[in-house]
Amino acid sequence: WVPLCGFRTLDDIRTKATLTSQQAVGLKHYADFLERMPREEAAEIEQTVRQAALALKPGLVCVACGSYRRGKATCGDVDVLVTHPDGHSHRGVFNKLLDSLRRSGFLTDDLVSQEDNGEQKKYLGVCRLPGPAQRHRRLDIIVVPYREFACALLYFTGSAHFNRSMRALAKTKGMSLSEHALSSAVVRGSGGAKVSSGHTLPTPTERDVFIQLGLPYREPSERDW
Ligand code: DCP
Ligand code: MG
Ligand code: MN
Repeated sequence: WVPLCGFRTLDDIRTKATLTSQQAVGLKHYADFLERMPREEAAEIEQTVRQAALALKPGLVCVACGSYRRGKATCGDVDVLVTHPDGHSHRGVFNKLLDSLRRSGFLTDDLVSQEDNGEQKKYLGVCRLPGPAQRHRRLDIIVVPYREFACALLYFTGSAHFNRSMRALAKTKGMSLSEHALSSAVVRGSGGAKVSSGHTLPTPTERDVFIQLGLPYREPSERDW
């Protein structure tokens, strides 16, 4: 923007720039998004999502992941994972949950309202708790099938650097770790063709991922890097 248009201030951007819808949301809430929220507020946001989810379907599990689950005193956003232990009732929840949170006025802006990733769905947006003097906060929601719960929970808890380290380690052990599963790695011939396809290793809990990788278990609060 500086070399192309000569914009040097937020005011230049506000008045002269052509913004994408996501940039416009970022600019509108610029001051609020500069601040991290106290974890107590993140807990209230998690609870708001949980109440809306349970009103839709009893048994839905909602967990605030990210920095909140790692025990941080402040959070840059809230990262809520939603799943259902019966293995199928997560289906159809994503759109209904967002509609419900929109109708109540809790969601104020969407950044990415549906990003599909296999059977996982991801929402990135903005919410605000009711009451005076509440700030707009970034909220991410993923809905995942229960068979992917442990790997999705591990991924969404992070940290991002911890995830990169763990995925790199998995590779060195002939495995592949993603937000979906821990697999035995795909083996490719010299021409790049698949020689054998990877198969999913059983990981009912996060602890099983650590065990399969030969690592001592680490609590979320010990996953900061
Ligand atoms: N994540 C990842 N790789 C990325 C971004 C995110 O693996 N490039 C995963 C790990 C993160 C989690 O998603 O912990 C949530 O992402 P956030 O950006 O919300 O990061 P945090 O919650 O860890 O920190 P913050 O308090 O800044 O939100
Ligand atoms: Mg976060
Ligand atoms: Mn996030």
